[in-house]
Amino acid sequence: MSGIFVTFEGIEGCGKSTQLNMLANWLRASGKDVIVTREPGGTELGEKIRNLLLDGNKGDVFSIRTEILLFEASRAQHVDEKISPAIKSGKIVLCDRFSDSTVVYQGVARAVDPHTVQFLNEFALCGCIPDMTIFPNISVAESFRRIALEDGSRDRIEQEDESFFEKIRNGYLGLAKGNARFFMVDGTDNEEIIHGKIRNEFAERFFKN
Ligand code: Z5A
Repeated sequence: MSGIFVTFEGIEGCGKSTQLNMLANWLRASGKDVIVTREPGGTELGEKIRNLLLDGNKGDVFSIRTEILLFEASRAQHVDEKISPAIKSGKIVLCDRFSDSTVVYQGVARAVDPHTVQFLNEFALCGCIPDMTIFPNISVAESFRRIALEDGSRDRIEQEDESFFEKIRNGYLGLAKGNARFFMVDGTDNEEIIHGKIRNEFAERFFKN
């Protein structure tokens, strides 16, 4: 019995985490065994790597090779320790960000050679490819508006400028185009409308029979 692996991707503030939690609640209410997780992180070791990568106050300067290898190290641990075992035991895994984030953030925005990104992703994934990727699409202006409303400091990557996030958004649009794994949804609708669309698409893909 194999489970289902769904990832959530998009620019910051697009509503990934909100929608992931709404989908998890709906699935749990219908009796499904659901694991909620995130990247970077998701395991004890991965969360330590997350702190290293995202702490915006330490002033660490990462070489791009260091940055991408740390994201992939967190991912390899996550796949081996948590995601693959859960899928093998028939659970539904919902993950906030995964390998597409590396394609877009390190590949498109930080210009790491696409073949290198692909090679490193494949090495970390060991064949653990999502069955579906949900992508709430919002503009960079809307992303900045939502982030400005939140309390707290911006992490190391969130401190990048607007042109960086335009590259990220265009990167996701490029990835989603013609890719059946992706389900792009208008992230500017209200949360319940977006959730309804995601729920319908999820049921259509996985609960049809
Ligand atoms: N990163 C990378 O570079 N390479 C990699 O391989 C990986 C990650 C895996 C992780 O950040 C950072 O790591 C990320 C990419 C990089 N850096 N950036 N930028 P994170 O996980 O801490 O945070 P995030 O993923 O960027 O996003 P977020 O801030 O958690 O936002 P979100 O999950 O997309 O949105 P949200 O928390 O659900 O909602 C944000 C706000 O909008 C909140 O106030 C909501 O109430 C509001 N919201 C949500 N939905 C709506 C709707 N529909 N209308 C209006 N307002 C809404």
